Amino acid sequence: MSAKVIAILGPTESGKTFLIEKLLSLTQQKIKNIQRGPTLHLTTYGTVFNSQKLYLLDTPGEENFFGEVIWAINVADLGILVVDSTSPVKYHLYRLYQTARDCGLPLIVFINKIDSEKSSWGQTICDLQDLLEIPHVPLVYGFNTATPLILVDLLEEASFTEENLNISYEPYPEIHQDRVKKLRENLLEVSAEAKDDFIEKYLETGTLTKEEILEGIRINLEEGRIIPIFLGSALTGRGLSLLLRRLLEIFPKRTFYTLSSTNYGLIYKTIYDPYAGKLSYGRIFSGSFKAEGSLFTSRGSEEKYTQIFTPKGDSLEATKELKEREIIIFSKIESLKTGDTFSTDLLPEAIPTPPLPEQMYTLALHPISKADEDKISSAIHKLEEEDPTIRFFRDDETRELLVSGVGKLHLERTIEKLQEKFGVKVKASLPRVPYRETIKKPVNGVIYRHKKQSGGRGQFAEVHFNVYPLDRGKGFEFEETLTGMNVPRNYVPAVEKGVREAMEKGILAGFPVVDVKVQFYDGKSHEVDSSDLAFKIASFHCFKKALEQGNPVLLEPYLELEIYVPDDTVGDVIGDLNSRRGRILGIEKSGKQTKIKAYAPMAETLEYVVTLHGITGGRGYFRSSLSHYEEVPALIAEKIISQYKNEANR
Ligand SMILES: Nc1nc2c(ncn2[C@@H]2O[C@H](COP(=O)(O)OP(=O)(O)O)[C@@H](O)[C@H]2O)c(=O)[nH]1
Ligand SMILES: [Mg+2]
Repeated sequence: MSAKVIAILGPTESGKTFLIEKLLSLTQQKIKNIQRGPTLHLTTYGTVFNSQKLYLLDTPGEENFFGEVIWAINVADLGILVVDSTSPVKYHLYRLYQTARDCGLPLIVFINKIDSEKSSWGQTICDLQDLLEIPHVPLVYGFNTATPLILVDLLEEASFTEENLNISYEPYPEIHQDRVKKLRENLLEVSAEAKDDFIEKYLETGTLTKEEILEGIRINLEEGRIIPIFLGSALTGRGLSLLLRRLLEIFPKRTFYTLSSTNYGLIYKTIYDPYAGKLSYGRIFSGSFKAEGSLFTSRGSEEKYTQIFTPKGDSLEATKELKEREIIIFSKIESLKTGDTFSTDLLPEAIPTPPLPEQMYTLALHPISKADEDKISSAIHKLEEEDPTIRFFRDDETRELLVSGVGKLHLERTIEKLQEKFGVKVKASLPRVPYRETIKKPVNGVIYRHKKQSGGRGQFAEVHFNVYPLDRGKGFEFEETLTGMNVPRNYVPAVEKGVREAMEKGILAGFPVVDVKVQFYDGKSHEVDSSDLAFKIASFHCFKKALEQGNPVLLEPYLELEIYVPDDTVGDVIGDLNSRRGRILGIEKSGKQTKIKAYAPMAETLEYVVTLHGITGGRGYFRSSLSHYEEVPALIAEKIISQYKNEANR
């Protein structure tokens, strides 16, 4: 029997970690210390039940860490959606459901916290039915007519109690007969639909055997046609033995992407452990791996390894061989990355990796001390490996070190991790906006003479420029149209160099100058005193002089945004975009959502993700890319310029 991987999914505080803890203890698996508090990254636990390996993936419930959830969804056989019955159903469940469905991961629902006075699990089931699109089929149902409440196993048509793994049955109170019969009928009908001969039998005899019902559920689950529902409490353990037993009886066989190679799998998590170093977690999709060999990846790397591990409880166990469907952990393999397909042989192809959440928030990082500065690049590299939804890069224009992530919380945690795990302290700020400068008016006949006479050899150069504004995005053009012999042509490169240097800092607020054309049409030189340097200096100043006369303006970057929001929030989202000087380019329907395309100034969208989440209740997201530059409106430009001057004076 092959190993099974179950992804435990659900919003924060729904009881995922408690559920895992209870399932591990039910299967007699000892653990040292389970990760309490909000889970920020995917954690793998291993146990054995009925001589089968069972791996449980604990996932974060917060939107900001959805990337981790996506990896779990991509390597698991089954997902358990944990739903808190003491609070209203959260939209996040829909996102989980949608992602699981898109990836072909079968789901069951575990309605948790039925022990609590505040539990309204009946309402929770109804609300779920509205939220998730496919039929819900309870396998367990409860009645509040006694305390603790009565749980009925609909397959056995009897109420049950549990002691460790033992389940004892007794008849349920007759008053609940109508309800139980109805739910049981539903179970039969759904199971019958799985197979033609089940339908025939059901229509003829009106019933199916327990085995047939379970088989029917399994087929439906595998094909994503139903969501079986269980009830219980991860706190008291109620309902969990039954959950575990049924789970294995209806366990779907998920088919994964197949390659022509024999031994291969996918790396779904990378962790830098303070003691063990780099650990790469993979799921074997085909074949087996021995404790020693060469590991090839789809990116063309090859590296030797001498040990393999598998999760046991909350730690690792060294093993000799791991087989198909098991989870394998490699240690200290430099070249392995999350998302890599790995194999014992050369790999001509790769398992496609899932699209990760959009990066919607960016901060600039400023290392506090020189020591922090020195350590940061190796730390960054490790952080990126642990979390592929984060990206560090340097902005060439502003020279800032930037980090992009899914949201504010994501980056806050990343900065904490940078300090706690890698000992690098940084201060964070919103990134500087890479403004630019240009001119609006052509300037003809600008003349600058550079002349210096200070003993010995002097300096002399004179240049005559015409300077023209160019269309947005055209950058820079330099044209030499000298006639006659006033300036020897060997000085032309120095003249162009002088202009380029002058363009690095504009005269308004020191931003780079763009979209101008300089025509160098005349000048003067001196046989002895002229030099490259003199011409460079002259052209530097000549260009600055031209800027002053050319009606200089500030340009600001605009982003093109693709914003996905629930239909009922479109009006608010557009209203907000207008208040940010945004321009709507188009609105179209995209599945259950609306896609809004817009331009907006970067300066107005630095914290857009926060606003968008506010307006849409966490449901909206966007993609953005740098689009073009536009002139900054005069009033705003004044503010930016005076701010720059203040900074320069400090
Ligand atoms: N009453 C009750 N509380 C529970 C149950 N399961 C979890 N909790 C509580 O819910 C909180 C969150 O549990 P946890 O497993 O950390 O949630 P996670 O964020 O989904 O991993 C904890 O304070 C638990 O005490 C349950 O079955 N009944
Ligand atoms: Mg947790």
